[in-house]
Amino acid sequence: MMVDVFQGTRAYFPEVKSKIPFEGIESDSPLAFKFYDENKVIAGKTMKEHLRYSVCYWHTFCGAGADPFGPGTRQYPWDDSADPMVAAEHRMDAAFEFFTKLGVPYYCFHDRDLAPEGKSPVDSENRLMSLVARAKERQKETGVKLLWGTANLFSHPRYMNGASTNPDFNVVAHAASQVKSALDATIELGGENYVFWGGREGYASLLNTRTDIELDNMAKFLAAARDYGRANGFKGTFLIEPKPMEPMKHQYDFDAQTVTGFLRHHGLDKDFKLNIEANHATLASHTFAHELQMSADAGLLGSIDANRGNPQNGWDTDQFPTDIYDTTKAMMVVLGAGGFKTGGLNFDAKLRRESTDLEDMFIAHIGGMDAFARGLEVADYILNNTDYSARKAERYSTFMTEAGQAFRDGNMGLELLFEHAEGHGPVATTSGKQELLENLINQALIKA
Ligand code: XLS
Ligand code: CA
Ligand code: CA
Repeated sequence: MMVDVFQGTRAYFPEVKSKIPFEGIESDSPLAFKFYDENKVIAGKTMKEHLRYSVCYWHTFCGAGADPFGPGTRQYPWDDSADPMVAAEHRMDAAFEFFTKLGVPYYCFHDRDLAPEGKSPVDSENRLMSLVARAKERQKETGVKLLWGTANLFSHPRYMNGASTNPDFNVVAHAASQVKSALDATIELGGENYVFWGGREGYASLLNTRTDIELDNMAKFLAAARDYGRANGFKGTFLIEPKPMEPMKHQYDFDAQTVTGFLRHHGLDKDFKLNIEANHATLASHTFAHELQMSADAGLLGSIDANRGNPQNGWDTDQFPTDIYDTTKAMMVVLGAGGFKTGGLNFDAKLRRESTDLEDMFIAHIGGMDAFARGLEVADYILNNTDYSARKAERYSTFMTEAGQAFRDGNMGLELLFEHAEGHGPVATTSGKQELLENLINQALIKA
């Protein structure tokens, strides 16, 4: 039975009276989709099935706009009780009302977003599980599902030197207790993934750090989480979310290739994949598409945290994604890799501190959902209605020859390569056609 959040006695968003509609590009309504038509079929799947949108709990319902220079600027109507457990219940009701009115199929949370920390691991777990019971009811009523859960292993002062890589074993054990409870919560709610973002897993100074011990401990910790999850019925994907810096000077999960090497080295790549965040990619001096491509090439593209950075700021601004050129390139990689399996597009994005109306929450998500929906349409057009893929294949066609294939198979040593070079004669220059392909993408953005 679906609960009618639109008629609820306790509506937190009374101005939004119906589910945000798709009205198409002719619409001027800020509270309507221009591109995201959830039932539109593209390459055999609906937009809803391709994009698997998710709203994040932390920025959207917990963060009121605080920055290092001042407190939050938004007043949330669900922040209305001095009892943090009661406030957490109201926040949850507001969250499910928002998910339903926006029309997203998924959400994500940290343990501490749902419920405040208790006096001990057992007390914290009890608090979390009491909110999980409420979330389970709300999921059943609304049909909204959990894309992933995670544990906040970076806010509490005990984690100032890291969680699984902390120099103090007692902190590592405390972090493990939190992961155990957060995994229990994720399993109970049918979460399709479980995320590890390395928070403060890194260091500020090599002078006081044994990187060998810390990296090894991180692997042991992840393996213990994997074993616990599998033993307790978690069938989803474990995800690592790379980020190069912030809060630490150096973070161990720097980027997709670093994490891939780490997972393979420790035999974790069967259970763990990557959760790529756009803003983290740019902080690592990569593009979003690069990080997605590196993950896809390794067979480890799991999920996406959709946002963007700011070209003028060198930090994690977590802005809502609006750049269709960027979302197109991202969706080209996602479609090329066969689409999401357990992953999806989670808006790990926050309103600007100056955006203080409750309706801004809707407007921001609508913009992000439209940007990726349009990116999906254009990416599909480029891959299936232009000569883009053929041109890329042609560029590597010499590896399809007998000799090229032998080299690819590892069957051509330096002597044979020498002979080939001698027999082949001078090599012609072949244009890379970068400008032509850049123009092709621009044309597709208009035509598709
Ligand atoms: C922070 C990360 C974080 C993870 C979840 O920069 O993006 O929000 O996604 O812990
Ligand atoms: Ca993130
Ligand atoms: Ca971020």
